[in-house]
Amino acid sequence: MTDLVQLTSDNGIAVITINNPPVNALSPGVPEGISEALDRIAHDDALKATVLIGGGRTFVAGADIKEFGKMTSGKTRGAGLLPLLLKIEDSAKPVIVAIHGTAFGGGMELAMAGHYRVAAATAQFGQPEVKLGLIPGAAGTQRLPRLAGVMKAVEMCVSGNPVNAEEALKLGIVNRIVEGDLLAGAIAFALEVAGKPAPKTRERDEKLGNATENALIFSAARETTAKKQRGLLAPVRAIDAVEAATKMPFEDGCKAEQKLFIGCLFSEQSKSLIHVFFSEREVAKIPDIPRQTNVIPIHSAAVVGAGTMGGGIAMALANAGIPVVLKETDQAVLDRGIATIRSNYANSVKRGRFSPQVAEERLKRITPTLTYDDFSDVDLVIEAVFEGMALKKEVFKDLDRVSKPGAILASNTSTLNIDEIASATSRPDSVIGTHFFSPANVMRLVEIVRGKASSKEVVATCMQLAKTLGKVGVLVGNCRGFVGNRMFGPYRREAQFLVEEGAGVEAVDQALSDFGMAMGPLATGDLAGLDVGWRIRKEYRHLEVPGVRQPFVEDRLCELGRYGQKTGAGWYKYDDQRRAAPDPAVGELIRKWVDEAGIGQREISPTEITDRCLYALVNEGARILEEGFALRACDIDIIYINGYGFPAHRGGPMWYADTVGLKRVYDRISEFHRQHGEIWQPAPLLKQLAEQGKTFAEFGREQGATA
Ligand code: 3H9
Repeated sequence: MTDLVQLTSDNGIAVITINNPPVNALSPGVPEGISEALDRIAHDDALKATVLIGGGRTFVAGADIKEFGKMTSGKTRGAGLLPLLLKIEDSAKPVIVAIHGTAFGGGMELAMAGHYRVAAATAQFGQPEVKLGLIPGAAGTQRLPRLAGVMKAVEMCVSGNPVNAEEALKLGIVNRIVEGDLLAGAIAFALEVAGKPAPKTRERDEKLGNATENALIFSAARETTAKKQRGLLAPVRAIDAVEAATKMPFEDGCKAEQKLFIGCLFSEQSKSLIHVFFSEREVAKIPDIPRQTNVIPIHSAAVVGAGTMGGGIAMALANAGIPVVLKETDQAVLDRGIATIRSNYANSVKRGRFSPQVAEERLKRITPTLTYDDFSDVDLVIEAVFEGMALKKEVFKDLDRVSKPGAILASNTSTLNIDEIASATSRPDSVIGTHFFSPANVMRLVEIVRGKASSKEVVATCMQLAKTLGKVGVLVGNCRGFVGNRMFGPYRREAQFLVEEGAGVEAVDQALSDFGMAMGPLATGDLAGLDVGWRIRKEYRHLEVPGVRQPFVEDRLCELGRYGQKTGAGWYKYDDQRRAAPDPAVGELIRKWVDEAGIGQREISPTEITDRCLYALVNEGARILEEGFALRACDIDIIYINGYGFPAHRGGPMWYADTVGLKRVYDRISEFHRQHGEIWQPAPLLKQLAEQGKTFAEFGREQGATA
């Protein structure tokens, strides 16, 4: 037996316990340990049945994802789970799988090979492999339709979303929910079924449906997937694999699944999504802030500013159970802010996201106010007032006066210097940036901006807070635009240059949308409001280097009052439902302005569009990295995936550059440098890594990253 698996017994029932913390993944040694335990049980006449259970906080959360990287690089041959699952199913003594926490992926497949499943009421069941660009690879697509029906199996394998114990019971995945001690309940169940014939999942076919119904299920699933999971390989393969279950005997279905699984495993998409999985966890690790750093408990909060951002942040806090005071200076603005929050909650109720009671409870947690009277007790204040340094400093001076010692004073600024804001207080160590993305109650990203005086406790607390709010916090340094917006500048600059040089507005957006971006850069500008950037550009015009080309079309559109969606016109025109349509007038205006400016127009290929926009991101990302404003390349990837609609299956901009090859990226950037001048100066780090034949990921590992 390995140390990862223990065999004990209780009242004639064998108990196999998997102990591979933290999530009992099926790492090498676990399948072997279970197999050995089964052999011993088979030869022990005193044992009548087997309970298979996970030690610690969960049942098995899947195959060991770290092993996949070793498999694709040829270092190991893979887990070979299928024979173990057949051995469990063929065991003469019934095997009862007892599930708490999560039975995910290979864990779910292991559970389905058992003859019975009992579960804690809080257990969850899922085949989340698609989220890693994979499909179930240990007969999940073959056993799940036999237990839960074809439609549900397709839904679970294609979405990757789990079901809870109650639903699993209804679906037939689980035989009993155990209240109280799970092991005791599982042993009691085992005593009931011991000695009786045990059902084998693979031999069941009553839920496999008929050809006509199944054809409809598969074609509907393929249609939805093409729309909702555009460009993704794994969901399509998952449908193919479940279809195989309905058309072939079990053994052949398993072979078909294996082939599809291997195809996914070696795909660039899967490698990228696995990178994203580990990177999301890596960003929580801050080299100079140990895990055990004291975290300030946040029992209550306040938000200053009830505009779009302030209201969204208040909702995010309230949704996580944190009572929040929402302050404005003007009653009418405050009323409008609260009305928007109320209507957002009402919309969520209408869409079935939560019940009216839940909405009411959340709303009740938000207390509107015009004064600082209720600020003296709160643990955290987030300022979300208009973006201007003088105003922000004024607010922070007030916050310093009214807040209790130790309260965190955070600014939601997206561009301003956090150290200068902190200088308005007597406690810069308590000041930090928490840059939410709009709409703040929905978007997952929060850039946590570390000021030069921000204390480790304050940083650790804000990182933890992001998690509590169901978001991903990424620590960034204090530079103009921080990480996300600093990179977004060159990206959108190139989109505009391309239009000036002859690419159509729609052609630019289409090329990036075909790459997988949630939205093209020009349509994104229309959504955010073109006037925002216009105002900032006017404020910083004095910093522009003379002779360096600046895009000008967007400013001209703003001068005509075309601010984007909110004014019904920007790069596109919009109807009253804010649906976009191409605007021929914009094309004509651009041609006229460009002619006047003496810029020649030409045919531009979709490849040039994506290369220029994406490599502008990468080049700025490389600069940020070498200047230390992002901790690792993977931090930048997580920012772009969660805040800027970068496709997760491309792994983020820095990972994407690694997959293209940094030498190729560098060569192309050098070509742009020759053609378009100094704005394309290659980042020194990019040059260095390209010359050394290295990747950003390798650079990160050299700097101590573990992902
Ligand atoms: C699969 O099963 C394929 C099969 O069909 C078989 C084919 C042959 N492996 O998320 P957390 C680590 S594919 C390795 O922070 P939580 C994680 O990196 C797999 N490591 O905790 C982290 O490490 P660290 C299908 C794993 O409580 C630590 O555990 N299964 C794995 O917030 C804690 O994780 C999945 O996709 C793993 N499978 O959430 C499930 N899982 O502390 C993936 C976790 O060093 N896992 N780690 O940063 C999850 O969804 C969540 O981890 C879970 C717990 C919900 C289980």
